[in-house]
Amino acid sequence: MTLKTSTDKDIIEYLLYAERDAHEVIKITDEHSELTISQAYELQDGLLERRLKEKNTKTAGIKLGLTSKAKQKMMGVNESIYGYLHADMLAYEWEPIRFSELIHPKVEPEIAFLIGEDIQGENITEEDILRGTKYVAPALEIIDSRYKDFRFKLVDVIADNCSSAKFIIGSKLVLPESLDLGNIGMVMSKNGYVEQTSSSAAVLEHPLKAMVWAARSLAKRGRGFKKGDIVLSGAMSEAITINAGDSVIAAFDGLGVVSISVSE
Ligand code: OOG
Ligand code: MG
Repeated sequence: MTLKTSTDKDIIEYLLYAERDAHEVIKITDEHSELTISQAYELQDGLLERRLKEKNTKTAGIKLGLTSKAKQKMMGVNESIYGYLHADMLAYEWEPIRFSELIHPKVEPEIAFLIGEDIQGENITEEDILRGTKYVAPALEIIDSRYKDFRFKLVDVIADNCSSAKFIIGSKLVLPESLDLGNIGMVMSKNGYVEQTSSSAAVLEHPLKAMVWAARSLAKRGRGFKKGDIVLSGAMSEAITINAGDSVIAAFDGLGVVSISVSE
């Protein structure tokens, strides 16, 4: 993307700095109330381009957001969104997340689709998604909105790459046709206490529907899911706050468990 105005550049640097320095900032719509959704995606592109260079990393996949009613209600919006995952955001079960590098992180349970062949087109169907998916796996996403109090409007969060910070993929890979993707039960616990229970049906009624929505939305911009991409299909429940010392585990029917711990 070519940046049209210095304002776009300023907004991008403002958000990048907030991430780098782990400090929260006032949401951009407070000053730029006129921003549209398509402008927000352009800002996101500009931010991602800058971030790839700054972190010397590469794109690892795509994340869907606000695909469940619980999340939409929590954030006061009624539309889904997408952003990009970078390789440096990949975290591991055996390596604690460092709280001091984040602002006000939350964790949410998701189903990851590991893409085996390119999926692109405005008429993509659930069957196309299934065919192009090599495996599904349990995942946790750490979101960390750069905005004050984790509050934003839709265009704010899109520009902020949909609050992306870290993601963890569980070690069990499952063939997508081998389970009922539309109703995977999930229990997420923190420090031994159950915090969230849900079903994958919470993700736009079926994660494949969310994947179709994203594929078609991406196609409108000449994009799609690429072979090798990791795609997070969106939180199955509300996100929960994490602090140094916490450990979180999510258990998914048929997919196994995925966990993280948080250090100082
Ligand atoms: C936006 C990101 C939402 C999801 O899975 O719904 C998201 C946010 O809630 O900060 O990643
Ligand atoms: Mg998410």
